[in-house]
Parts: sequence; C-alpha cells; structure tokens
Amino acid sequence: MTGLVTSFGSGAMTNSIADIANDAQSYFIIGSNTTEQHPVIGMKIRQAVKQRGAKLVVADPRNIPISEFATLHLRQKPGSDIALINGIMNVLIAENLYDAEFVASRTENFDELKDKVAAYTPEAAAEITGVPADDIREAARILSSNRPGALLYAMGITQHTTGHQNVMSCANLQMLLGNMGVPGGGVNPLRGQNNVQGACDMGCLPNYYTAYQRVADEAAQAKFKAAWGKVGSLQNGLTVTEMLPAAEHGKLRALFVMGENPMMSDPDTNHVRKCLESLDFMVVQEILPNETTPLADVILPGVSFAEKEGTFTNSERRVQRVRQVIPPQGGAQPDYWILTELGKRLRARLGLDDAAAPYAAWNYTAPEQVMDEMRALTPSYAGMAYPRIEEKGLQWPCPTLEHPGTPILHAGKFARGLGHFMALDWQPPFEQPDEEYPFVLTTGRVLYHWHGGTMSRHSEGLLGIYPKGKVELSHADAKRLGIASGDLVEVSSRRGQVVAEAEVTDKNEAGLIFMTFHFPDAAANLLTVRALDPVGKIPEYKVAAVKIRRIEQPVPVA
Ligand SMILES: Nc1nc2c(c(=O)[nH]1)N[C@H]1C(S)=C(S)[C@@H](COP(=O)(O)OP(=O)(O)OC[C@H]3O[C@@H](n4cnc5c(=O)[nH]c(N)nc54)[C@H](O)[C@@H]3O)O[C@H]1N2
Ligand SMILES: Nc1nc2c(c(=O)[nH]1)N[C@H]1C(S)=C(S)[C@@H](COP(=O)(O)OP(=O)(O)OC[C@H]3O[C@@H](n4cnc5c(=O)[nH]c(N)nc54)[C@H](O)[C@@H]3O)O[C@H]1N2
Ligand SMILES: [Mo]
Repeated sequence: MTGLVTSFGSGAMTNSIADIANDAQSYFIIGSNTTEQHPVIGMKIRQAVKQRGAKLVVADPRNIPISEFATLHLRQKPGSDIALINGIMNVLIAENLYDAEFVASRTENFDELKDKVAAYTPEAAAEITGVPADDIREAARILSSNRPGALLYAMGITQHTTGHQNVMSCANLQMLLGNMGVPGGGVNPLRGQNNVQGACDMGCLPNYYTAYQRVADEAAQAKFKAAWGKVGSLQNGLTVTEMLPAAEHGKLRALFVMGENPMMSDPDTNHVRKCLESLDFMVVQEILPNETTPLADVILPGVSFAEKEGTFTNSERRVQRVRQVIPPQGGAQPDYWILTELGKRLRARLGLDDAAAPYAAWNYTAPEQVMDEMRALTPSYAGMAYPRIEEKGLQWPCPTLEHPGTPILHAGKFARGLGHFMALDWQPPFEQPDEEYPFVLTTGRVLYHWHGGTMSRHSEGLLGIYPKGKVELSHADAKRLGIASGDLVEVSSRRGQVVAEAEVTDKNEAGLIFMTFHFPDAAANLLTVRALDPVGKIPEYKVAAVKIRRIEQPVPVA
C-alpha cells in the first residue's frame, strides 16, 4: 500500500465573499482568527461593522484582533462549542426568536433538536463553556434581530475530536435562524490554503473521485474505469492521519509526500518521526528543504506557484487561473509534469496501459489538458473551460459552457431536500487538564508566518517582525509562576517537551496557553495529541493538557 499526503479539508463555503461582505446584517465568527488568517475577509467584515453598522458576535477563547470590533465577544473554554451553540439555540427556541417559517418549510427533525437543547439552558451552558449565561442570551438576541447573518468558522471549530459535530452545530444554528440560501447568510468554512478547495475538488480525498463523486458509488466507478482503463484499487483510501499509524504498523510501506511537511504539521512529532522511519520508501516532492526532507529516500524538485500554469480553487469555490511569471529555477519541474512522467512509467511497468480508455495514457503536455479531462468526468466542473475562467474565474457548480457559475449554494432548496437538524450533545475533549498537566494548550497561527514556516522563515522581512516561536500565557498564570515576557519556559505534555520564550499577554485567560507550529525550535506539535475526529479524521490540535515552568537561561557557551 502506498499513500499520497494531502491537506485537511472541511467542506465548502455556501456563500460568496461579496454577499457576505455586503448583505449580512450580522456576523457570527466562531473559531476563526479572521484578521490574521483571512486578512481580506477580515477587513471586509471590519468595514461592514464600522461603515454600515453590521453586528458582530465573536466566539473565541482568545482575544483576537477581530474581537476588538465585536458587539459581543464570547470567550468559551476550548472544546466547548457544542454546549455554547446549544445554549444559544435554547434561548432562540425558548424566547420564540427562531425562524418558524424556514424551520417548517425547509427543515426536518426540529422536535428532536428542541428536546435536546432544552437541557442546555443558558445557565447549564455557562457551566460547561465558562461564558456568562446573560451573554448567551444576548448572542441569541443579536443574531435573531439582525438577519440575514453569516456564520464563519475555521479551525477553532474543526480541529477537535468532535469537529464534525461542531460543524453540524453551526448548520443547526443557521437553519434555526433561517440564514441559509440567502445572500449574507450561510455556513462558511474559511478554507485554509490557497488551493485546499481545489485539491479536494480534484479528488485528493481518499473516498472521492473528482468533485465529491463517491469511490464507493458503482456508477462513478464504472465511469472512471471506462475513462482511465485499468486502475489499481477501487476502495476508499486512508487519510493522512490514518496513513502514519498504518506506516507504524507496517500496513503502509511507501509514502509520496507532495507539498506537505508532516514533521512540522502533524500531531505528536515524536510519533510522526517513528512512523516515517518505519516506511520502506518515502518520496518528497518539494520546492524547499524542510524538516521532512531529511527522512526522504528521494526528493523530487517541484516549482512554486510563480513558476507554473494551472488553476487554484479558492475559498468561495471560484476556479481561477495561475500564470507562470518566471521560468522554473534550478532544474525544477512543475508538479503536474513530474506526476505525469511518473504516471506514464508506473502504468507501463504495472501493465495498466489501455488503448480503449480515453484518459489512460497520461500524455499531458499542459495543465489545460488535465482540466479538460476533469471537465469531461465531473458534472460540477463541466463548464470550467480555460477561456471562460481567464478573467474572474467561475464558481462551481458550473455544469455547462453557458452556465454562469453558482455564487450561493442551497438557494431555495438544500442539495439533499430538507435540511436535517442534528440533535447533539457536548462531549469533552480527548485530553483534559489534571493535576499533573494543569494547563490547556491550544495551537494555531500568527499573521506573519505560514504553517511549518518553510517558506515564511526564508523571508527576512517577516523574520524581522516575528523572529521566533513563543509561548503565550495569561498575566495571572505568569504572576503565579513567576514568569515574565522573554523568560525561557519549558512546556511539556505526555508526548514531548519544548523550550521557548514566554510572552505574557492579555489574549489568554488563566489556564490557557497558546503556541504556533511555525518554528522547529518551539514546535507545538511535539506536544499535541493525535486523537482524531472519527468522521473527519482531523486531529484535536486545539486542546491538549500541558504543564509549564520557568527554566534558568542557559549559560552561553564560549
Ligand atoms: N498568516 C497565515 N494565514 C493563514 C495560515 C497561516 O499559516 N498563516 N494558514 C491558512 C490555513 S491552511 C488555515 S486552515 C487557516 C486557519 O485559520 P484559523 O482557523 O482562523 O487559524 P487558527 O490560528 O488555527 O485558529 C483559529 C482560532 O480558533 C480559536 N480556538 C482555539 N480553540 C478553540 C475552540 O475550542 N473553539 C473555538 N470556537 N475556537 C477556538 C483560536 O483562538 C483562534 O483564534 O488559516 C489560513 N491562513
Ligand atoms: N498544532 C497544529 N498543527 C497543525 C494545525 C494547527 O492549527 N495546529 N493546522 C493544520 C492545518 S489546518 C494545515 S492546512 C496543516 C498544514 O501543514 P503543511 O501543509 O504540512 O504545512 P506547510 O508548511 O504549508 O507545508 C507545505 C509544504 O509545501 C511546499 N510547497 C509550497 N508550494 C509548493 C508547490 O507548488 N509544490 C510543491 N511540491 N511543494 C510546495 C512548502 O515548501 C512546504 O514545505 O497543518 C496542520 N497542523
Ligand atoms: Mo489548513
């Protein structure tokens, strides 16, 4: 068995950036540090709040830049989102503030939801979340009296063992408010990388062919077999987070890593190293040396976005052209070219050539040919011909060459018919603070760096502003532990330890520590847990139990 590592996905935005910016009367931002991680959308929301008085409710355990603009900031404990949203829905139902007409005509299973959230009174939800009961009431009132309202979420919602239920909770809330299928509404996961949406659409998910055609679906299998000829396997593959343990247990023997740095970005780095070292063979296709390349048997030099042609599909499902501006540097080649050459040789070696199948030969000479194949096999992309996307791009679904694209999903009707309310209970995170590890560690990003930092740590300007990883902790904890900003601290979990500089901040409440995974010397993933959401298979990066202590500055070696 071999694996191909791709990045984490989390569904698509139902609405578009423009209608969210212009038509929303309120915003509910939950688990998104929008100003730092999606600066353009963050700016548009700040403008909507300041210039036309849109209301903003932020639900985030930390003080983040966008919370300064909030009408109301709810600071829930990490991992308590379902209880918080159930509490808000309890108020909406108890005070009759929900959209009864939308619920009656567009949804099903309301009674079960109603029974479930009856137990989550504001007081009960306050107990779990740490958010004052009156603030939960206030949030319900703001969101119901300022509609349509857009809900935006990111990794604060998904990176939990209950990530998929957290997302369903967001959908529950928006259906109850009647905020679906309208401009300025929707459930909007702000996608992470420039092209994570595109990677998912192109079939880089283990259970889907292109654009969410199920591997398990026999009609889809027949279509792809006819197009591609003989194929290796017709079973669902593994996610990244399942591949590594499979490698540890000898069930996965070779790995092809492309544009990913698991030694920095996967949880529990000591375990990741063990898994990668258990492989018989690893290829890394990269543009720069990183912490994973030393473990590779073969490194294939790819080129960056500026050196190649193709498309990226952005957060609002818009397929846009990427254009080459400089020639490939130092003998590197476009990723598609490397894969094509590899594919041709593998097919020949494995005897998979098939003259009857139109796309068996892998003889692409330009990315446009790959898109044409995609269009032929993928209804929602069928209208995305290169000449049509030259200027502004098009949003999927775009099923024909005449179709204008789809700015808003689920207008008038959900894809599945009626929207189904999910009655959900809050469940605690996998690991909780205890006597030995009394702090909650939550991890994420800062404006100035990108993930493992392979690219951003090459920028002198960015390093000038943000040169090294820090451990952010509250004033109260710092005082109690005798820690000042700039002191060296050791943070440990059951899986590893990190020594880095402390930063005492009012961003965190007592008991909460924040670190990034941008710097190898202060790498948060040495500490994180590899507990997964059972459906999404995303790790619980947002909650781990740690302890922290000040350590003496090491004496400089002469
Ligand atoms: N500058 C920069 N921009 C980026 C990236 C980058 O590395 N650098 N990465 C891109 C990628 S791939 C992604 S996925 C996005 C990520 O974008 P975001 O998800 O916005 O970024 P994160 O820092 O992971 O965390 C989001 C927020 O979740 C909060 N949070 C922590 N625990 C919880 C919780 O239990 N519940 C809730 N509701 N919130 C919680 C954190 O305080 C934080 O404000 O950013 C993208 N944009
Ligand atoms: N603790 C903690 N861990 C996390 C997260 C968190 O919030 N907390 N967030 C998770 C999330 S949401 C994400 S998306 C992941 C990101 O994790 P990764 O994807 O592993 O992180 P990157 O640093 O973006 O790695 C991208 C690599 O691709 C290379 N690259 C860039 N452009 C190209 C190209 O065109 N071709 C090729 N072949 N290579 C290229 C870069 O040099 C870099 O080495 O991290 C996850 N890990
Ligand atoms: Mo991401």
